[in-house]
Amino acid sequence: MTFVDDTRRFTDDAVGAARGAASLDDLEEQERLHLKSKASTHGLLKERIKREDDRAAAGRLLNEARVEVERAFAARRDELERAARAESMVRDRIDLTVGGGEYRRGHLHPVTRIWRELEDVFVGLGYKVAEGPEVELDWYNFEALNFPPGHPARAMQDTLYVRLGEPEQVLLRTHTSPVQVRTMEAQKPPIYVVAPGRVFRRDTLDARHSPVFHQIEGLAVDEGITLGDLLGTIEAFIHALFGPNINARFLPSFFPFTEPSVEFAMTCVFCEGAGCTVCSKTGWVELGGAGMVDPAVFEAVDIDPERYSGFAFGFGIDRVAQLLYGIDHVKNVWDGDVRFLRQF
Ligand code: FA5
Repeated sequence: MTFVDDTRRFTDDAVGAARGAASLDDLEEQERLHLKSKASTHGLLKERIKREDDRAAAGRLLNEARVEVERAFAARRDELERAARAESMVRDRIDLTVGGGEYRRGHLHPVTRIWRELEDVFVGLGYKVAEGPEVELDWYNFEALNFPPGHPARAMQDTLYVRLGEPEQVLLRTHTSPVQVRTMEAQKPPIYVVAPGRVFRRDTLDARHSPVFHQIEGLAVDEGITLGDLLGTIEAFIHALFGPNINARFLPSFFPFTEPSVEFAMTCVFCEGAGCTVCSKTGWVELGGAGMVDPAVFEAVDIDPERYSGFAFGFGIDRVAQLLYGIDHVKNVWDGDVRFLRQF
């Protein structure tokens, strides 16, 4: 076989192999066999040039053949790469219609939610939000609120004392009412504030009582405030939270820092007033206490009781959460069991 024939065959075989390559790997293998190594057909022909009579002509011929073969491999590579890209676009496409893996979002604790809703209701009525410390002085928690030492009403709000400062003068606050005193010390009327927060009592755990719970305090001090304003405000918030079919009821009560004092209840949401086990068949559930600010409290904070009058109220946030969500035992609110909390 002459050099020319062999070169012709090299070209035909190599171009055929390039066109017939089924994959990029196959193409590479064929390229190595025909073109790339010393042992390839092209490599062997190149060796033979030295032995040809007309080396220049042989060299030129092989060069032309190599260019043609290279072009065939490049063209096939281009085709195969394009096909691979098209295939991967189909294979790797993200199908946005397929539902994703479940992503569970957390949510606010029911008490936090009610806390914030209550703030919103009162801010809507023109109140500001105030805060006070959870570790409180006897003066703010009791004394300035007209509970002198030894007063029997103190026993109803027994708490933990903290070993700090004077003995029995620092305690975990038993209600949010001390924020009334702190607010009236810091600012003069007109005052319209609500103070939500955590409070502590030595109460035994039962369906509606927990040793740690939350209250929201309200205080309005201005000229000409009446008991009617208090009753209207409480009714407004109950309607805002529970809807127009739920009513407020007021009964006379006693608190050392309000005079007159009332206890307020709302229609039982479970039976809408018909009477059920939750409300002990009365149709009403107690929410909190309220009253007109006692002149003795105004004197303790240097506000003139002849000029100003005011009302205050305080009720349990946990209790509102229980009523709103139908939680039968307050312990469920504090167990921290996510299987329970997930329901709200
Ligand atoms: C008070 O704490 C007064 N400071 C309320 C007040 C404020 C009266 C302003 C006048 C003016 P009382 O002890 O009744 O009052 O508690 C008020 C509400 O807190 C109760 O009606 C109840 O809703 C809630 N509460 C009381 N003790 C507990 C408890 N252990 N666990 C959960 N909620 C409680």
